[in-house]
Amino acid sequence: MKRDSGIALVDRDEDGVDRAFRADVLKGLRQRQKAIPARWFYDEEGSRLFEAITQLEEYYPTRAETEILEARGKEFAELIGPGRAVVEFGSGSSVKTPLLLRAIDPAAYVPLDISGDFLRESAAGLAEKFPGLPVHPVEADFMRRVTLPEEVEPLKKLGFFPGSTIGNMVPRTAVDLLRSMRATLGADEGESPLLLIGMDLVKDCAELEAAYDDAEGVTAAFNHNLVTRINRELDGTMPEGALEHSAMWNDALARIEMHLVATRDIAFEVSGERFAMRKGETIHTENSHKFTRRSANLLLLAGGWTPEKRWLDPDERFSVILARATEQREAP
Ligand code: AVI
Repeated sequence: MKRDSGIALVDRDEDGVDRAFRADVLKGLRQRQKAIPARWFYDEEGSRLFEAITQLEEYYPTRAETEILEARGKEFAELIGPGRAVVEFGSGSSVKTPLLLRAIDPAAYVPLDISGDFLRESAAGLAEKFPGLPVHPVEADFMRRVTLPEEVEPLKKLGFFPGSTIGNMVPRTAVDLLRSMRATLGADEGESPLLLIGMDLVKDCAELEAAYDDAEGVTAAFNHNLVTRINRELDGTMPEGALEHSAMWNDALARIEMHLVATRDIAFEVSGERFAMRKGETIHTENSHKFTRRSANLLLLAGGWTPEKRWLDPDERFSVILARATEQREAP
């Protein structure tokens, strides 16, 4: 195990290749339906492109969620109260996190992220904006239970998971994450933690597809960057020009799927292994699930959280939900 960029833990081989990246890509390309986990989008260029996506006219989720956080501060303050430790799953956005922190007067802020670089940057930015607020960044994989710093142990907790990142997980993984969050926030130790979570809504399919296939081609570049990354880091020969970005609404599973579609028969190598794709065959690169009120509630309940309040933006495109860890009991 080697430290990458000073902080993040990345397991690299003797040639400096990220072992987990190579394993995921090779495993994914060997499958009948080729698929690569969406987490590998986010190298430096991928993170920059995602930032650019959030500014696009067609990509409404960031704007809609920010509108809710801006408008509902008073209600957050009433329902959540002061003095909590805000535990953010992910390193925090320079726009959304301050809106919440300003509204509720917390006693501490704990961003959790697997990437030390993002964590350091966002924690430093937050500490500057909120000089009196103790900030305790924790470098960890929040998909598992995380031990929080001793200093925040006695405080009540509020989990914060904006952005509808929960939608990038299939329901089984989403439920596992919600259960890990419960454990991280101390739900089984007599605490009654709260969770404020952003969940994007099911809507007209043309609007959804435009959000994931914008006119400027930024989302296409984001999808293609995965190929560039594979070619650069894994000695790949994937023909970028023969893989086309596609974003389709899957109605049965209520999700946008992003794929890279082969525009002709192709053959290529990755890390010395040979692969072939027929024209029209795809590599599945991302799911972005969208929710109704009922499906959002069911997912939260399955993950051990009882929804207490839901807010929508004025155009009813996006939801922010406040949920409380469900008390475990034997009888109905
Ligand atoms: C990070 N996540 C919530 C984004 C989404 O909307 O699913 C990722 C994204 N992919 C393409 N555009 C944005």
